[in-house]
Amino acid sequence: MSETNPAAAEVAAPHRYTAAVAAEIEARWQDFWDADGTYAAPNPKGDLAGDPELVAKPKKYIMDMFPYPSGAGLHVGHPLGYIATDVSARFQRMTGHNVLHTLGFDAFGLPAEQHAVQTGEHPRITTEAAINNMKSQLRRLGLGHDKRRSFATIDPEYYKWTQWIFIQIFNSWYDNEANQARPISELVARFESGERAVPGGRSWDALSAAERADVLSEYRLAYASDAPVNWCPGLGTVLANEEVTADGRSERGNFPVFKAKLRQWNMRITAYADRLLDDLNELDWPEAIKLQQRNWIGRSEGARVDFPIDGEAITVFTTRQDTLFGATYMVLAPEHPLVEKFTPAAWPEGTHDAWTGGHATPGEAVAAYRAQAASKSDVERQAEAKDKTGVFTGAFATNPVNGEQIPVFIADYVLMGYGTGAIMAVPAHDTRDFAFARAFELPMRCVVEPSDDRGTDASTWDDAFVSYDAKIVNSHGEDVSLDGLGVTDAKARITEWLQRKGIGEGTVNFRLRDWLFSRQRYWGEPFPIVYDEDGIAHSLPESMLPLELPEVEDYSPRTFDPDDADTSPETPLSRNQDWVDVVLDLGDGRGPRPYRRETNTMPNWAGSCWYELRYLDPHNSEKLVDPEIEQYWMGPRAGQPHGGVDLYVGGAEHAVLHLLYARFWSKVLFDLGHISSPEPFHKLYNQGMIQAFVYRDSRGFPVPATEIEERDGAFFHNGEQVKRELGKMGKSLKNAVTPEAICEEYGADTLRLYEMAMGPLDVSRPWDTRAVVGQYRLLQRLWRNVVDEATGEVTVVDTEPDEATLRALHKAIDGVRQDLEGLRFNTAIAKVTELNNHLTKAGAAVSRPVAESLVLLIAPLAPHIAEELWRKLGHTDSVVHQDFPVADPRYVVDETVTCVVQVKGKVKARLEVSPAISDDELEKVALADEKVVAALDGADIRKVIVRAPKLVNIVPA
Ligand code: ANZ
Repeated sequence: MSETNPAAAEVAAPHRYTAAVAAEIEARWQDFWDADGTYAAPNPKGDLAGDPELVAKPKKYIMDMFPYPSGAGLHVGHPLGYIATDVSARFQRMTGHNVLHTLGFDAFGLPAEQHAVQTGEHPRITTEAAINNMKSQLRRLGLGHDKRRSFATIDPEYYKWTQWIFIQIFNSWYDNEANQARPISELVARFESGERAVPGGRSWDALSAAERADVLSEYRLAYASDAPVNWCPGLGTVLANEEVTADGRSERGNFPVFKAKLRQWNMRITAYADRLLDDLNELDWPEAIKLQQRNWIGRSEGARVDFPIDGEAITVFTTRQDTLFGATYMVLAPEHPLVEKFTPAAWPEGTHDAWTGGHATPGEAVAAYRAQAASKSDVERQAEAKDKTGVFTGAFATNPVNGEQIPVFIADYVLMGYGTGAIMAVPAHDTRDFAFARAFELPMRCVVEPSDDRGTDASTWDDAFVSYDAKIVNSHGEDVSLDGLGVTDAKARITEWLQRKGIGEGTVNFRLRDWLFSRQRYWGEPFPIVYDEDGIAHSLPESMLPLELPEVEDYSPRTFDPDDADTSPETPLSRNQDWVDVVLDLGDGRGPRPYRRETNTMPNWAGSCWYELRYLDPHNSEKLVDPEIEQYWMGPRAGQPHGGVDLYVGGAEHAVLHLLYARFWSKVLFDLGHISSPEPFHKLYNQGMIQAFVYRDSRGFPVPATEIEERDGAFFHNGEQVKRELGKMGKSLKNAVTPEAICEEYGADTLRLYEMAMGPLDVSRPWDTRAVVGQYRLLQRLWRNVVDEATGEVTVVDTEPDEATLRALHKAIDGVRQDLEGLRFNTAIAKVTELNNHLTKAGAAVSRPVAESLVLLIAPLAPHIAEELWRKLGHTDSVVHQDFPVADPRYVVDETVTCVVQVKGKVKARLEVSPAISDDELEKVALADEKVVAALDGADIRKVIVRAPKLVNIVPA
């Protein structure tokens, strides 16, 4: 019967599994699941409490990185991870777990806002339309989500709690002694009682309200400060470093970007640097992601060293204090606050021409260089290949180890935001210092013995000699010598010497910066913060949450002359007087007072920092999550000492920001006693990408992939030959394939199988629509093994399966179980296919237990057809909560091993036995063997030594 002629097939086989049958089955079961609440995961208490038997089972919390609902909708690349978690969740349900699996939407953000700016349409309208579209697209895939738990981050009932968490963070500080966050009220109490000295030395009572606020701001975990940021007047907004191009312009719009100091909210994530590092060790995450987090946090052990200058000191941070004797000049970041202080009025006698930048005075040179540096991003300033620029400040400092006077420069390769913003330069042993010293004709001194043949005269070298595993040379002063020591010992000795002299100390430095938390945008969570008449920030009382976004006329920030650096942002919220200026009673005993609202909004990372917690208890209006419910789903347990979601699947592009921010918020909430799990995600898995072929015409423009003809390995579009390459899938490359199109042609079960069968989940793979039919055929054969295509009757029989079928079945069960547990969906499908093919080939009617097991095996992967066949096989309950088959070990091991049987130390027989055979059974088999019986010749047996499965040694009396 031809499978390529569906019309003919329908006539001959009206009950064949076709796209039309799939469509009918799928829609019917999706409706059933919704109505039945099949995927509802009961909580131990609260409004989602249910089935105590299910709650008593071990839990599994399986989660996706939730999507941003883009107006473009989904293509087949998007749901790869969602299908994978769905298969996993279904498998875990069938292996005795109460499974929480749901999906929400990360819905604040720039695209909807930009659309609003252009069209004047409220971003909520476009966002909700996109969410609804995405929901119906996803529903068609048969994902088993507990829909009662879904929400979007833009829902006021959700962002109420995002704001609430912000307030908790604002009202806490990091107690370094206890190594945890505590309520700020405890710090105030300590200042009040004198238990802790108030910075600045005055008593707490003597400080004004504004002074107290300033002191506390230095401790709060969320604080406002004047931070240097990328200010883009042309766009009217502050930009993240990633949004600034290498030549210091905005990625969007190509406007100049300036470094400006603006008052911004920050999160003191740096307080958690050590814990964020240490706790990585307990997480089941890909090593590559852990490494990226470690590098991002960037822990460096080194020293701070004071270089005396004019009776004061410049403190540097170095990781190579062992090279102090090789420091021949110093560099300060251009923004360093001490620069003005030490810059003399005139150039010292004999200043090298190259050092002055052509300026008449050091003051002029510094001012000009600062202006130039301000227009560059940090990334750009640090670029390894970049020409080293800088100017001499006219000042000299003293190298404390040898008393040498060394010149002080400013240069943009030193960043203000790292270490102390000042370095000692060791040109012989640091690549960047070497380049700088070459450009400015500065002296170099070799203090680490080269392992190659370049010699110790650094002035003759072509590059710096960088080594952590060499001998220190040329390094002795009056009362300290490092000569002959290795790097580690030299570091230890010089650090001890610095500490003894009181001019330095060993320290740990982190690359991690505090998190810039405010945006000049409309479409984000408003800050629950108001300022009083003294400009002091107050958090709103919980009763005033959620603070909802006001309606505005204009969603865009005010823009300015692109070249006018002396402007500052005017946010969309600030133009709304009625909303901004309010009289409130904050319940702090001060009565109703006028306040001004904070008009920045939160960055769109905020909503994704804690959503895993809200899924647990999404309708709780009293708490962000009930502690007992949180403990049940996420609390620490054996093998998961920090608790967290059991499986979190998403793209590797979220290695740092999202995954670091979410970990940080968990730790704060944990410290403050709101949750029991200091880590949000115990196991993380990164799925690969679905790639697609892009076809380009002779001008390099993409042409629609659906219109391509292939002839003899070449590709044509309208007769013109085009080039094929592998790329991303998407509208712009004209190669997007929608899940609807595939569902239309084959059904959702086929799509699910195809996506899972394409390769290992963590590997990227090219989409090939022509290959999808392979999985369709598998489902057709599966159907045919259970249902008569002519009559629609079930064909299974109640006879015992033969031995070969039992082996094929139990091998499949065993393999599929392990594969699904290990997220190896592609090999699981291969095993199901093999079993199905075995049954097809056998040609006879399939015996009922085998058919039922087969249906259960495929149920996590292709749930609709499984439900349908399960029903046809006479069951009235859903397949979703059936037990997954368990393999009978007797049939799993098909290979046998050879067992040697010895009588009186001589080999008398060789037996083929199962590797799983027990000692007792093997002994019986051996004693019954003909050759053994003959060899014993009726003798009594004194001893039988059995080493199953390989050896039996019989000792006659
Ligand atoms: C002297 C030295 C000699 C250095 C040597 C390196 C090699 P990591 O490991 O990334 O922490 N440095 C310190 N503060 C800096 C800043 N604000 N901007 C740019 N560079 C800065 O790097 C620490 C090293 O980077 C420090 O150690 C310092 O240079 C430089 F053979 O000090 B070193």
